[in-house]
Parts: sequence; C-alpha cells; structure tokens
Amino acid sequence: MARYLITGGCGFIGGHLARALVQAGNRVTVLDDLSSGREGNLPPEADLERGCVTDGARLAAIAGQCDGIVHLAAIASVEAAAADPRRAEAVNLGGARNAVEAARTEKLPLVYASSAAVYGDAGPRPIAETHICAPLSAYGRHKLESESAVLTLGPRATIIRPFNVYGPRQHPASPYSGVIARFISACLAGETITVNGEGLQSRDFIYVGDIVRLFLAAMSRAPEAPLTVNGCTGQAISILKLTRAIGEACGTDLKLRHGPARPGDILHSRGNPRHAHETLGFQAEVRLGDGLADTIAWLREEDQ
Ligand code: UD2
Repeated sequence: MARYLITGGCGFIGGHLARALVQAGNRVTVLDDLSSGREGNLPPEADLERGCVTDGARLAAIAGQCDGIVHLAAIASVEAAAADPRRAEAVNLGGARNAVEAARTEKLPLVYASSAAVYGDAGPRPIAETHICAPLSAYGRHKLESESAVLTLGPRATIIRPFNVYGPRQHPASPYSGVIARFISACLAGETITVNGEGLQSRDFIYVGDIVRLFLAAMSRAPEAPLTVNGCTGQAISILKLTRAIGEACGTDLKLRHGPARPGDILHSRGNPRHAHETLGFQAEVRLGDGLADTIAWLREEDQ
C-alpha cells in the first residue's frame, strides 16, 4: 500500500483523484488551504493537512511521509490569476518550486498538473507537446516556468497539460468556474448565460473521470525519462455549439446573450492525444454528450 501526497486535493480534479486512489487501496494525504477547494470533495479515508503550498517546509515535511507527489494546487483559473498576479505567482510558481524541492529532497516521483494554457493560441489544429509554447496569460507563463523547474527532476518528472476539464463536483458558484458548470447551472435555474464575444472560440473538453485515469497512468509509469503529455480528447467544440448541446441536454430553452470578448481569451484550444496514448496507453473515453448528462445530473442533485 502506497501513500500519496496530493496538493490541492480538495479541488475538483484532486478530490476525484483522491477517491480513485483510495478505492485502489492506497493512502492519501492532501495539502490544501481550502481557498477554493472543499473538504467535502475528499473521501473520508484521506488525511487533510490544512495549509498552503507556499509553505515549502510544511510541504517537504508531509512529502517525507509519502511515496509520491501529485501537485495540483493552484489558482486554477486564467482570470482569477490575472486578477491577483502577485498571489498567483506565489501560489502557482512558488508552490510548484516547493513541490519540486520536496520531490528532490525525498527522491520522490512528481506528477505536475500544468495546463494547456502554456501553448497560447496555437490555431484550430490539434496541438502536440512539441508545439512551441507561447502563453498569452500570466497563468500560462507561470505554468510554463514551473514545468522547467519540474523537468530538473529528470526521469521522476511527469507533466500533464490538461485542456478544459469538466464534470460532477465542478462547482459553478465562482465567477471563475469552468464554462460548462456555469452554463449548466444557469440553464437549470432559467437564467441567461453570457457568451464572451461571438462564441466562435473553441475548446477541447475532457471529462474529469478521463483526466483522473491519465493521472493514475502517470503515477504508475516506470521513470525512464521525464515525460510531458497533453490531457485532451483531440476533439474541440465552439462555445456557441456548446450552448446548444447544453440546452438540449438540459431539455430547456437556453437563454443567451453575448457579452464582450474576454481579454486575452485563447481563440482555439485543441490537443493532440497521440503522445499520451503512445507513452501511457491513455485515451479519453467519455463522449461530451455523456459527460454533460452526468454533470447535469450532479448539478440537479446539488440543487435539491
Ligand atoms: C481553462 C481552465 C484553465 C486552463 C486553461 C487552459 C477552467 C475554469 N480553466 O481556461 O485552468 O487550464 O483552460 O487553456 O477550466 N466563457 C463564456 N462565458 C462564461 C464563461 C466562459 O463565454 O460565462 C468562455 C470563455 O471566454 C472561454 C471559454 O468559455 O472562451 C472557456 O472558458 P473557461 O473559463 O471555462 O476556461 P479557459 O479555457 O479560459
């Protein structure tokens, strides 16, 4: 039985990962300051250490009791990071550096949750990991700088670049929540959703259960060389088409208005999934329609 440290384990992806690890018979310690995560996202078997990844000594001390680290803790929104750049740098870049130092000192494998934001706007074609990185946001720049730090660990370093992750337990309450959670929540409440700009921007949406399988595959790989993989499906949908899919799946008439384009918004974001498949045998399985149905069912239950 192994024990894993998940930083940011109370967040959307972290909570799902903690559950999957516990279900597979592992122990989990979570370091989370609950600034955006929720204790309720954790399985009861997980141990929660309340604290921030900016505290390197604390992170290292917890890592010393573990067999591997998954570093998810971040201000995980492009907009939220832009709203408080100093804090974003301290948490997103400083926290990643602390995780790297802990992994180095304790000789542990580290799986780092980077982001597709490192690519910037690469056009409508699927982006491979070898594509040049030209982030448009401070969030993307911090993720890219963090990747460089992670790679200094050599073979024990795995970097995952998730595209747009969605699914149950992604809470729509914050203005910085993912677009799918926000749109479904508004749709169910009969509220008007706001499409930023024309809505022709497109995203590669990956279901949270799929991204968790990718993290699990990364955690159990043989550390032969550092590895960087996309977390994506290879398919993209425009935000406008997404609104229609959500309206249909909710079975309601979706009320929509167009607002101004979001400053610095990436136009197209679509990943090439081949490298993750070749190196980790990973392939996304959940189709958008099925993932939307699961997310709607969860949000309906939350409402009651
Ligand atoms: C997502 C991730 C971010 C990072 C990035 C990688 C979330 C919350 N953020 O940022 O962490 O990994 O992908 O590229 O998942 N939109 C609307 N109306 C709304 C909300 C959003 O039109 O009410 C649009 C928004 O302008 C954008 C798209 O929907 O074009 C997706 O927005 P998002 O905030 O869900 O995610 P994104 O791609 O900025």
